[in-house]
Amino acid sequence: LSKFIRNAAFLDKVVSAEEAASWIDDGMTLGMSGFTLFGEPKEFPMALAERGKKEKFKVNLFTGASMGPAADGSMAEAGIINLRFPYNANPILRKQINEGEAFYIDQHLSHNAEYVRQGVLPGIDYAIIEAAAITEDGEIIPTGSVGNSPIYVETAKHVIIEVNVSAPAAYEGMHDIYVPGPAGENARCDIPLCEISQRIGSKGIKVDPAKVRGIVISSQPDIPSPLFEPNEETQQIADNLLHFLHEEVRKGRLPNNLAPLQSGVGSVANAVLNGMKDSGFKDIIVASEVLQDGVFDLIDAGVVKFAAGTALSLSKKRVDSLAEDLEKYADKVVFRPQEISNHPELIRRLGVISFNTALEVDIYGNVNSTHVSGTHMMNGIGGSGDFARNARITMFVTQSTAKGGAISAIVPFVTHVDHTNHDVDVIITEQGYADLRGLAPRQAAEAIIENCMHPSFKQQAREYFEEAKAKRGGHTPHLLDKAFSWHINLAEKGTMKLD
Ligand code: 0RQ
Repeated sequence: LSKFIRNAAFLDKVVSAEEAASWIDDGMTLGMSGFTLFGEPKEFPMALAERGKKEKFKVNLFTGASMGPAADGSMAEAGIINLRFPYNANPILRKQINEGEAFYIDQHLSHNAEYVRQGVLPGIDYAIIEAAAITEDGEIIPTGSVGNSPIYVETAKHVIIEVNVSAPAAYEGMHDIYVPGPAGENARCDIPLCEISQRIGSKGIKVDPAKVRGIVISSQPDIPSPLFEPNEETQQIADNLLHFLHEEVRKGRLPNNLAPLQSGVGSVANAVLNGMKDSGFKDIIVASEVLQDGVFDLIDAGVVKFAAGTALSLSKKRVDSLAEDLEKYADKVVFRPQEISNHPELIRRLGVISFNTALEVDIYGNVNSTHVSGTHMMNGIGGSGDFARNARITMFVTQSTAKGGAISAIVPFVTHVDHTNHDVDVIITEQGYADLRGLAPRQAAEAIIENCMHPSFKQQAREYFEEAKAKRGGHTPHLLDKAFSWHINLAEKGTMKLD
């Protein structure tokens, strides 16, 4: 164990996961490491969930972002989550949230640490952090994500460290932990990062040893995400996105290595990253939140030269070769806290190109990323808003229809707004793309309907738009009695196609 816990003061704190779980009282707030299934403690949450099956209590669960079956999964199943913050993608917990059994605060991921720092949220009783090691100086070396761990450790009353002895040793040195102090004039200056590969912080999370109550040992491997192979539609979206970028280069607005790139997660993002292999673009910098398989494939192909993020999200194939890969990529990859990877100041300074996935988009370019039919939470806004508001070019991608063609992803009015039209530059579907930059709302509507909509909904959209202009007018013409008629039709008849 002394290989992993290299500071003697920590060695005598080793306890079982069950003992650590017994310290948690009803109503406490837990700040856990973990982001897109990487870097989360596993033994502790499972032990807590087991306790939850026998005793009645609930806790608030704060994390970096989505957690895997050990935390969100087992804790939701045991019914012990009261308030979840700031992102969830677990289906069991999603159901509880949508049925009002669990509370959920869905927030821009770069803002979380500021809320915690300001004391707006319940204070952290226990921070539970997965570690690859504890150094001689007593720093916690995180595993595959940094997320919000530094602020949870800094503000928690107590800390539990889950040392994962199966975590690759190569994690050490891959993190750059920079934590801004309190905000205020003459209190906080600029983040001194001009080049994405610079190091501005420490390699581990500093912790006051007196706060560390226990150390749990784990040997559970990282949890893979599904690998999304491109299909015809996602491939077409990727081709359209790459075509847009090629045009930007041709017009002299972007160089051939583009600008630092942020890619969303999921099927389209992977298809775009795949497509980049043969795109002719070179020396790309990735300045993202999540680094998924495609980024590493592009490093291998010599297309990406450096990648920064806050977390990994990898398929089984990449999880299996992780230890080897991390050594290979040690000088090409860095992980930072999510308040830094997603920081508006850096996104703006670096001139990031961003693309994320929308659930639905309206004819004026407002984007709903979170709420199905305006009410039911899908996952959360995640980091998409951090990038959308501040990027040099903000793109949203979506398939033009969902549920076998019954739903148009482009509607007269989105039922929930995550990204206002002011934040959205380009909409891309498998049908084509609409570059909204420099267009007024009426022009944007024409471009979105003609370039992005599925042919089976185009006429219906044209009719809405023409009627809205004729009957109501305005800068952004709408018919308030019909703006949600497609959604109402869907709820009543199972399709957005009007009679
Ligand atoms: O449902 O699985 O039941 O069939 O929504 O849709 O097309 O599989 O897309 O997996 O990429 O997810 C927006 C949810 C897209 C995701 C969202 C249904 C559809 C399917 C999923 P089924 P797809 P994806 C991180 C940035 C917000 C967070 C974010 C997301 C399911 O991308 O959570 O961007 N984004 N973080 O059938 C009803 C519609 C629908 C619909 C699709 N209009 N109405 N249902 N679906 N469109 C990265 C950073 O680095 C910042």
